Amino acid sequence: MAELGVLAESLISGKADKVKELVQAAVDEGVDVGKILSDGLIAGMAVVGARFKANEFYVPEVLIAARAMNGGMTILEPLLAEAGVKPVATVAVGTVKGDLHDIGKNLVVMMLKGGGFKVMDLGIDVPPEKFVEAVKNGADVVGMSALLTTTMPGMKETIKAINGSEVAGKAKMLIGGAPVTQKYAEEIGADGYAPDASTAVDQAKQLLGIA
Ligand code: B1M
Repeated sequence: MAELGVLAESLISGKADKVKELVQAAVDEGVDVGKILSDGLIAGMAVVGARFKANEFYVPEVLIAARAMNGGMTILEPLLAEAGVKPVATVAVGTVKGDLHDIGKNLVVMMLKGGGFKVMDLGIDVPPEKFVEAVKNGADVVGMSALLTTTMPGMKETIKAINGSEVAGKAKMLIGGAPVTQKYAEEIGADGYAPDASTAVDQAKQLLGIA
């Protein structure tokens, strides 16, 4: 029987080849694909997130672990779809209009995937209309990232655009990025704020009542 704890450990230490090998071995042994995801990859990524939050891991370690997770996911994704395993929920994430910084946003995307979410990665320099479109396409949470004080107002504009559209109230608004604060989130009517990628996962779950 494939050892999912070893799979989680391999992911935590960023051993991409080993993760792929163990995921494939578990699939070949007939282990439930949902279990491989939850007890192997997601369990490993949860530890990575906790260590990142505790400053025991830094950005490079997280990126290496996320790369290992992505390798495992290339094997699992088609099988999960076949088995009808549903993602926790859908989050649309993007860096707001005028802002080209994407390193933090990419970490948020990876952590959310590691947390079992389906992620619509909208990329950088995302205008409000694109976020509105993502909600129309089924996003349960809109995640906005900004690294510049000059682009932060793009978050307010996006919330205003969603609230003024036919999809008002259909998604929760989550914001983050170095200059962003809880106070700012309250000021612009965001539902949640996360200071880091790991907390973004907790916040998204909390906002949807699945914590
Ligand atoms: Co720029 N830059 N940059 N930059 N850059 C900063 C942000 C800056 C603080 C540097 C400085 O002056 N000390 C400054 C902003 C000042 C301000 O407004 N307060 C700045 C500036 C001024 C600029 C330009 C205007 C420079 C110029 O051209 N004159 C220009 C603007 C371009 C634009 O966006 N329109 C610019 C350009 C660039 C590069 C292209 C060169 C490059 C970006 C490359 C890329 O992203 N692909 C760049 C970089 C790398 C930085 C610094 C050095 C690093 C940012 C980073 O990636 N941090 C940055 C200085 C610094 O922070 N030391 C700086 C690592 C990353 C993991 O952290 O993004 O904070 P962070 O993400 C964290 C959390 O914030 C949180 O989780 C992440 C992981 O824990 N988080 C979320 C982020 N998004 C979230 C969303 C969530 C929840 C949590 O929910 C949805």
